[in-house]
Amino acid sequence: MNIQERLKNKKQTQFMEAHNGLSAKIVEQAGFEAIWASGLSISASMGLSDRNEASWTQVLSALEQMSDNVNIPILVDGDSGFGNYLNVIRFVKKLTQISINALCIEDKLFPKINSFIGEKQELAPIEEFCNKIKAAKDEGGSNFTLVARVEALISGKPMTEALERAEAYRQAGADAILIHSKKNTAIEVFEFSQHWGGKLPLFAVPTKYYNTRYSEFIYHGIDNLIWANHLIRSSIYSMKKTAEKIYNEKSLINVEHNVSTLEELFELTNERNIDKLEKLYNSSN
Ligand code: SPV
Ligand code: MG
Repeated sequence: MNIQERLKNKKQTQFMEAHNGLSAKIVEQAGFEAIWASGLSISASMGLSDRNEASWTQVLSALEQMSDNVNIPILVDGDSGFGNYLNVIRFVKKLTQISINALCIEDKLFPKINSFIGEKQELAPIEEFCNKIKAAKDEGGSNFTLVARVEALISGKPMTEALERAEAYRQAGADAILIHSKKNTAIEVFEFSQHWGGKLPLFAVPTKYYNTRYSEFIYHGIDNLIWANHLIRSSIYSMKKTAEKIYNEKSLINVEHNVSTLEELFELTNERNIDKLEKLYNSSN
């Protein structure tokens, strides 16, 4: 089921972060219904900041790796749209060419800065952002999903402004609203949801309010959750431990049983299936 259908049918969906082909496969195999192609994680995997430092084509190439490797739908974190409405149109065109049909854009300026860095980040003028939404929807067609991300609470603006922006984005054609918050409890997003009254499906990103239970989100009308950066963070944690251990011990003795097996790696990279193809198509065998 694609993201549009999931939203229309009011499905509860967990969007798990992925940042390349391998992590996308891991997300799918774990059972998730959808992927969040995180801008933070994609740029971090390149060793770059989350400030549109990675080039547009580098991001697209990471997205293509993901799309090539999974069947579950991908919601792309499109930052602030990589420029103006024209850049949004071109990005949507490229996404649909690689079989991706869902994009989230945030109402900040280009280049953007990660929401957890600094205070009072400047927001895009409402009309200008609405035009990006319209442009994305017109380019993508009826099966293309546009999630509009409201950064008002992140930048210290009042709840009234967050609601006003979300309503404008709804009228511009957004399919869902992502209400972002950096509070350490979910109080803000629950308050938003209460005032919002279910006018469009809601997304939340519980990175900072990680103590909140899934059932509480559902109770408060937030059906779509994004686990935004936990695979890249778990790989940093694990890679650092392994690298330090091997360097310090000059040995693999205490490492071999704490890493994935080669067989697991080969399974993820399709080696076993290629063995079969070799027999079928490689006449020199
Ligand atoms: C991302 O995963 O890149 C996001 C979510 O945009 S956040 O880092 O919370 O801004
Ligand atoms: Mg991002």
